[in-house]
Amino acid sequence: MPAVVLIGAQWGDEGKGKATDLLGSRVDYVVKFNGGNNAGHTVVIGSQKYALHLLPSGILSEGVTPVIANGVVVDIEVLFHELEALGSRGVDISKLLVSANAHVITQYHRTIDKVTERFLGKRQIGTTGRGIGPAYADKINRVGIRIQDIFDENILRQKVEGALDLKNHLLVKIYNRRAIGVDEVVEDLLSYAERLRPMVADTGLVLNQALDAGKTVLFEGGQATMLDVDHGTYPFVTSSNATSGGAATGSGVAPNRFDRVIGVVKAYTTRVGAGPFPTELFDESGEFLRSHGFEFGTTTGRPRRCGWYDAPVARYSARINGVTDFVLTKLDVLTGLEYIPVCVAYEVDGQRVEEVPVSQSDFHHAKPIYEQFPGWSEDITGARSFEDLPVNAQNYVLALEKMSGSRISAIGVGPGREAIVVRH
Ligand code: 2SA
Ligand code: GDP
Ligand code: MG
Repeated sequence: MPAVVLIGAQWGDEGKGKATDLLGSRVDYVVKFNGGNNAGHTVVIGSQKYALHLLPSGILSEGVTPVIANGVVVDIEVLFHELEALGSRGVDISKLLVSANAHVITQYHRTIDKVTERFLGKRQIGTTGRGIGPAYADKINRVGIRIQDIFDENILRQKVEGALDLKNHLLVKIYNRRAIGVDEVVEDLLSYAERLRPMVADTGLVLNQALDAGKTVLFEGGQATMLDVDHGTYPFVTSSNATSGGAATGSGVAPNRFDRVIGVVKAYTTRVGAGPFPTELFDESGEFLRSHGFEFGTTTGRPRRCGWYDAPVARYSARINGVTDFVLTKLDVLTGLEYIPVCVAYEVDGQRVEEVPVSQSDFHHAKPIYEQFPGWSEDITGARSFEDLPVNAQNYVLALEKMSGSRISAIGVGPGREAIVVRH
């Protein structure tokens, strides 16, 4: 399996970090291709828990070269904090490569993210406040700063001036904030130049050469399909392509080189931030999922919204991403429920609808149609083969597999590295 893409198939926090870690020992490169430090991937190894934000989770696997590719937006201060924190815990951080074409998140992106959210009031997206959207907006607007610009002070100054021109107008006149000085931004960025220089590379070239040489490359998606700027619940999305297509544009590796696409899907659903979520629960069942699944944001600590499994969303993800295998996580969290409802279709304006509606207003008021599956009470965290699972748990997995558009190749039964049932 030389080139594998791994993406979130719901609204994020499906356990992509753990799934990446599972494959980590078999891969040579792990590539982050979208997003930035809005991501929060948790990996539990023995008694150690790691929360990764900007760095790809593969950095925890020995021998792996972690790559921050061109599609990522990089907050350089966060990058060095995260590297130092991991380094002090004994993780090898010496191999990291950062694309010269990746865009940079600066102080003004963070400020604009926060003030825009405040300004939007009730219409706010619920962003992580890390400056992600404004940095991508600058990229698309062609006023972004790239990693390579940091090595040429002249160019950097011109670009920062260009980027701040309109923004200062907006900050002062509309948001009633202080103007941000060109010098402070330029000096801040220049202060990282020498530490950054050895990591910077033409990562597209490196990855293609690695694949030519028969190496294995894993592309690790941040956020998820339903948060993708094109295919998610726009405008309640992140600002990048979190779907498998983003792995190509975000890395410089062509789509026909990808051999497998792994969709990570939780045995129920969660979402952080605003936007439609048909199976969301507001009762004690939602509280059960939140407390048993420990559903709180890895980056911001926000409680996650919780709901039942949504099969049309999984099918949609299978289609958009070309999922070849699902990794189903957190099956253990459902232990103890008498019945487990699964959304099999929606009711929209009195009609049964089998697929995720293309109209956002329809999706906003889509009512889930549920099928109930009998639960189990046995502890499944020790299961290591499919047959170890209680029959009702097996039937639940088989039912999801049938409805979700691709085979379920592995099943998470606990947060630890070893708590997994591999089927294929
Ligand atoms: P942004 O900051 O511009 O990307 O926010 C836009 C929307 O994308 C959602 N988003 C996320 N949803 C789930 N998990 C994410 N990462 C963290 C985690 C989140 C946290 O792993 O727990 O700690 O709160 C993530 N990142 C972005 C966000 O909620 C907005 O709806
Ligand atoms: P990511 O953003 O997709 O990498 O997911 P997060 O790390 O934000 O959230 C997933 C959470 O679920 C983390 O706390 C993981 O340790 C935990 N987790 C992953 N797989 C399993 C599983 O199979 N069972 C349980 N109980 N927890 C899991
Ligand atoms: Mg997460």
